[in-house]
Amino acid sequence: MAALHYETPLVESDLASQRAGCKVLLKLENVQNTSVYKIRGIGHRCRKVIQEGCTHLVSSSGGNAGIATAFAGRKLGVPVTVVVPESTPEVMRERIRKEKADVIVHGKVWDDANSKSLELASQPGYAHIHPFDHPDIWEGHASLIYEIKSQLNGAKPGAVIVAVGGGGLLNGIIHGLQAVNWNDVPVIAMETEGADSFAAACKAGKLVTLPDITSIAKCLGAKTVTQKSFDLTKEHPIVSCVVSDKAAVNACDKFLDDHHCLVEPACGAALAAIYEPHFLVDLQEKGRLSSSQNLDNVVCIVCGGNGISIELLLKWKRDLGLS
Ligand code: PLV
Repeated sequence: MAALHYETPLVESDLASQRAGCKVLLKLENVQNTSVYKIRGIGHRCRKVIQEGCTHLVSSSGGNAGIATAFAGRKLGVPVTVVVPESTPEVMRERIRKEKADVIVHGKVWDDANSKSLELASQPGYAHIHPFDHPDIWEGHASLIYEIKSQLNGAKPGAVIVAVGGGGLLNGIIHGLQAVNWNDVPVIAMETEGADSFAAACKAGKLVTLPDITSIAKCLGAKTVTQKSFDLTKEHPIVSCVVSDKAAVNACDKFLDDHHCLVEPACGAALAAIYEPHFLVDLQEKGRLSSSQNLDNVVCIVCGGNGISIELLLKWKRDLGLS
């Protein structure tokens, strides 16, 4: 059966390269089905549980994973319920409904919505579709690297930039890098202040649960990252970086100017590594990235996202003093 996701373009961006000071390639997951990379892993997982006999999918989500689950369920003919927290914007809730799924709003942040979804999913025939913490999800996201490898004709990227929420994308990217023997390609793991559970774990040397999610990048808002993400810090070169909401929103705004694509702040966190002046060069100068690392072909995963509209972007720009 045909995959639920598309192969997306990998484009060399002169404008992004000029901003970053090295050759930047953009992996445009914003043009993916459902406008976000999520469908790769979620689609793979949904298909598996349906093959195993599941008759109802239950997703807990900041929004995008729910949209991807709803899309997969509609395509595969299985009803879907998505539990989102109050912080999920109306544009995302509406998008889920358009995929014919039921939306339940529960709790303040994703972790609260997740507890509720686990309760619902305990009914017979129901399956819980976690937004980031499952090996099937990582396996599905790893397809990003297989595509990139073929699009680069096997040439190695200088680094891969990803946004980190609960760590599902990060785990999938590293799963892919390990599978193609690109064990020395560093991953730059980007988060925003107030949604920085991966950085907190790296600093503490163990998993940390944040007291609250205060960043506007709610889709990065998992209070605790997966154990797997933390374990991977011992296996693979990962540079954990935290940027402000202002830097993430500024990156969304500049990306819109440069490429005419509108993405949400969760994706802006990754783009900030390109759009914050000297960001990558500084990482090298500070020794966080090896100075011998050839930064040509830095791949930024433009993860996309539905939690954005022109109105929201203008509001955040005003609130953060960017306009
Ligand atoms: N969003 C999840 C978790 O939210 C969700 O439910 O949609 N970029 C975008 C646009 C995202 O939507 C997400 C995750 C991420 C990045 C981070 O991905 P992760 O969780 O796999 O690290 C609370």
